[in-house]
Amino acid sequence: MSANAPVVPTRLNPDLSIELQLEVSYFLKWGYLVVENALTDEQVRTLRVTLDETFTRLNSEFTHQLLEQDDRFSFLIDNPPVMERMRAILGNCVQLHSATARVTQPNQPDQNWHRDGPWPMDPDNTPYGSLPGQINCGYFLDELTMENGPIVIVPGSHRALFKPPEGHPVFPDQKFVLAKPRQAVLFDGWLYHRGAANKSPNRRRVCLMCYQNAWMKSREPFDGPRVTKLREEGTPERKLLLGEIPKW
Ligand SMILES: O=C(O)CCC(=O)C(=O)O
Repeated sequence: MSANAPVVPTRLNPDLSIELQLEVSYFLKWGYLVVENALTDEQVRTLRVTLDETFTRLNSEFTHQLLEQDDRFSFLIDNPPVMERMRAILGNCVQLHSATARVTQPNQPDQNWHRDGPWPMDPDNTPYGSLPGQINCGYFLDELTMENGPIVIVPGSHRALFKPPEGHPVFPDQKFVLAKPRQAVLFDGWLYHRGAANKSPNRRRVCLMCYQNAWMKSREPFDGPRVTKLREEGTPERKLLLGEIPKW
């Protein structure tokens, strides 16, 4: 799309190939999707170095407002293999909900089961396609193993009408996702999920880019200097992703 094209897409839904339709159906049914070749080896190397530097500078396990930390994260905003799937699921009117990263140190315990949204699940959906309410995209920069802590999910649980249990009890149908560095793991924010304990001697690093429909309120303000510049200089799609439309 040209730089002076409208920021609000003129068509809500893209045309989908058969392959993409199958991926959308899989995602809607099970609440997750693993995207192959979401990153090149060079991009993985760059993200590892950049996240290590960020972690050393901030000395914090969790980094909020990741895009403000370093320009080398900015390609993740609209990384084509992921955006193609995001738009296939959410439609063209899509924005970032948040961009964060987590560095899980050795000996970190299991996370508790959680959902990312505050609401119960509505089986009748809501108008204007507000389900999925949030889709997370995890770029796991270290190959996940049973030692360093896979992301654990309960496939299909995004449609459960009730909250996950406290703690991290075993679900019979839980799945340990052993993601590889070039993959991206898309998962519905309502899916029961948790990071497993890191019992390895190494850090386990992940960048989390979360998306939602652009008419929802994002979690991040996206008002820092780097993001403001990225929005001002960005394509219409990037402007929308970074919150160009303040209200409807
Ligand atoms: O680190 C993970 O595998 C999951 C991260 C997560 O669910 C969170 O940060 O809320």
